[in-house]
Amino acid sequence: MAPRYKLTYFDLRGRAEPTRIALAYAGVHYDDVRISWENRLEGEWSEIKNSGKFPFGTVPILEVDGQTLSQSMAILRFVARRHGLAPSEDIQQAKAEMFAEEVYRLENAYIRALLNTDLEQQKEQMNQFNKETVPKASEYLEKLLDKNYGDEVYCVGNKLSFADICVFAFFNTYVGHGEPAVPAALEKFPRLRVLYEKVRDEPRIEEWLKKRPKTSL
Ligand SMILES: N[C@@H](CCC(=O)N[C@@H](CS)C(=O)NCC(=O)O)C(=O)O
Repeated sequence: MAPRYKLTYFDLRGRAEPTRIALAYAGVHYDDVRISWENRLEGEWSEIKNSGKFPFGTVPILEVDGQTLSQSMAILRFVARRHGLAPSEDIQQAKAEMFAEEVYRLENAYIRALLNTDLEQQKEQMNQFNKETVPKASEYLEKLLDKNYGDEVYCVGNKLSFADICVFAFFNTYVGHGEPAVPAALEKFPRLRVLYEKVRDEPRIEEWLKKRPKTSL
């Protein structure tokens, strides 16, 4: 019998979206449980956060085979290994993780800015994210992709992996605001642009992008 997955997160793309995209690509059915982000401080989340259900009091979590997994990157890699989105060779695995971890670092920079309650500082940090962090990281990513052989478009080898999904989900959510179009910030980066399009245009991913709930983040 196929495993039953239950993925719980806020009603956002955020840290759960790479896993949702991976599950969509794999054609795997799962329960997409969404907790209100707007009411997180006084609503359902405040009641369940410390219920013991969440290993670190955070989301996302993935429930499967009677286990509860936490930490978005561990969840994504687990799903990737199960569903053919993880390279099998150790160096390639490490390289895929290298891309994914860098993108996670960038995501953290965005979230830090977003959660800053000092609005002046928040504006400054968001500005820095858009004007410095993203362009600099894009340069690094482009250079790495450029080391690939001519017709290889993916982060690692010639096959889609969780690394590509992380890169796509980052630019789509935090730079492109969830719109499918290639973000303008990628115009100067041909390899990154092609990678973004390649992931976006995978038929099952395209279908998910069309049908997923529209959310602010
Ligand atoms: N390292 C964790 C971070 C998880 C995390 O901080 N999640 C946030 C949402 S993006 C959360 O649960 N915030 C609510 C809270 O801490 O009460 C991961 O990647 O899963």
